[in-house]
Amino acid sequence: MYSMQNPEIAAILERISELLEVKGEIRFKIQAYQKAARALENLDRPAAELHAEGGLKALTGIPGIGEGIAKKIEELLATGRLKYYEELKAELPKGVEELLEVPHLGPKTAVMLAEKLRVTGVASLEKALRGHRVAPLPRMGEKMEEKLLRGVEIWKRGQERMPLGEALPLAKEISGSLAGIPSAPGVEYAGSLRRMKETVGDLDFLAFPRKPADAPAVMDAFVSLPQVTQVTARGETKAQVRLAAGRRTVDADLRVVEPASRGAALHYFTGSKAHNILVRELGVKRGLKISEYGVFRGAKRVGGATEEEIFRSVGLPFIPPEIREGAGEVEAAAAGKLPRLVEEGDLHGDLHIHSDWSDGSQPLAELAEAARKLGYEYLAVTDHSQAVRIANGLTPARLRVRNKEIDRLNSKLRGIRLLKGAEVDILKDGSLDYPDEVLAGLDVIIASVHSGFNLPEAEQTRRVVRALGNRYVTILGHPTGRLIGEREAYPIDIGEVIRAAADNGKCLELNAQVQRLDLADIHLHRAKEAGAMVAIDSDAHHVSFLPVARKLGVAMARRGWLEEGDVLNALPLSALLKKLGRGR
Ligand code: DGT
Ligand code: CA
Ligand code: CA
Ligand code: ZN
Repeated sequence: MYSMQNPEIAAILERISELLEVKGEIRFKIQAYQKAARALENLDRPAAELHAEGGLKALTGIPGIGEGIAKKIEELLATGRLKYYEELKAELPKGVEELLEVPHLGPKTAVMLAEKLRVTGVASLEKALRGHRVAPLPRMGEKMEEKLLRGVEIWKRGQERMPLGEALPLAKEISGSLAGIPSAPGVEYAGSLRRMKETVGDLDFLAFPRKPADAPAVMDAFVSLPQVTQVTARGETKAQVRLAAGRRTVDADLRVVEPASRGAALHYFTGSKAHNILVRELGVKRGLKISEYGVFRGAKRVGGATEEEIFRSVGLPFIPPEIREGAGEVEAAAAGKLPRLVEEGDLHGDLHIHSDWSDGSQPLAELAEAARKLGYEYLAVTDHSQAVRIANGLTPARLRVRNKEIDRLNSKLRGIRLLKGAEVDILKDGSLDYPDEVLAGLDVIIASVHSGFNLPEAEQTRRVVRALGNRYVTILGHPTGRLIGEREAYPIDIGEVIRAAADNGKCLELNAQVQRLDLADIHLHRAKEAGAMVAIDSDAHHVSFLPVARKLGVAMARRGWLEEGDVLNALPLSALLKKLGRGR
């Protein structure tokens, strides 16, 4: 039986916390659900699997999840529903649930709009906003109307495309179920997902049945997957379905392809379209026709069983899927100048993780052990600085105690070194949240903007550039502050920030949080060209996220054409320490 995936469960828990807020429940209860949602998002194994192995106990064993919430997760896993959640929803006016997804729209305002304007969802909210019926309401005004309209736009875009971090596990699960059909081994996914684009419009699957007669069995399996809510098309060789995934739906295509066309189909359906066109043009020059069925000279098939054959037929080396965007990769390949893209195995450590000294959920020793198990040599513990009170930011005094604890651990640890770090807030004027003498006692300093997102572009740029001028800063954290589908980047001149980083010898972060992926691929490419190094950071609050972050982070880095030498944490420990000016 299909059981709910972690992101879906997390979404429901998050939603419950919002509904409790609407009801005016006590802070503690609201936070318990938020904490549990976060724990599930960061879990590297399906909760369903844990539960199947160890029952309720295994769920309460997840840090951040108490018995009450564990029971609710159990109910969701067993029935796909939660009575408590249904009851909470029933108490609210119709449509409020959907409204809660709109950025900038708080729970109280959502209820007010539902009651006063009978807004029943995002579509009717948009109408009310465009008809200027919101501004005259108490505490609203024209500014708020504009802000909510921007929120609606972000919501609409967020509905159209699924973040990579959600699409990947879904696609893995689906190809896993389909791969179980003996007559059609080896299902692959293609499209933007294989290119590891930060968001995907739909999922594209390819199956390769041994005999044409086996095709219907694959199609049957596809359209009857447990996640399917609607079959939108079904033919002899292709099908399209709609899948339910948490709060959203996503379409998925399946094409059935004969094994002789495997490489051609994989290449064609991986795209991008711009890349395909360039490769096809090269074929035309050589008198070849390249299609999803193969490489043809006249009517004769001269290749197409593997992707390598496609590239070879036009005189190119294999181009990794992540850079097939028609953005210079075909030219680079033809000139023998393809980058040697960074790989997961190149990373020697992680430079951004939170311990339970601030808002992380685990003690230092557990972080170290998990990093060692991943094959890392070092891990920089970068707890929040004092300005971030909700994240339990550290005062200089507490930081000192934590640093002593790190020293004590390091003297015992083998094979892994904890580095003393901090994620230090960049204050409004561009100064840092710790004085220099405190910064001087740290190995790794990530400077981040966590407030004042609304500053005008020039001011925000000046603020960040000033922080990059601080001699102690190592990395600029999540440089644009965007949250995919939730919050736009703050206005900032990213070109100037990249230049300032390069000039000052600072690194830019590629924060691998599912919703951040910040810097984005195109900016990474610019950073590389400007000569600024990039740190691929997990920003983990639980170690279970470390392997996910490595995968997503390296994929984004590859999309930005980054090579081993462009990545700070691809340095081995000794070289890193030297680079940080702490080589002793
Ligand atoms: P998405 O789904 O919007 O995130 O982006 P893709 O790249 O997955 O696009 P999709 O699903 O429409 O099509 C999958 C691939 O199929 C696409 O990357 C390239 C190939 N393809 C689709 N339509 C065309 C076309 O008209 N010409 C060529 N050359 N290739 C196409
Ligand atoms: Ca697609
Ligand atoms: Ca598609
Ligand atoms: Zn941060």
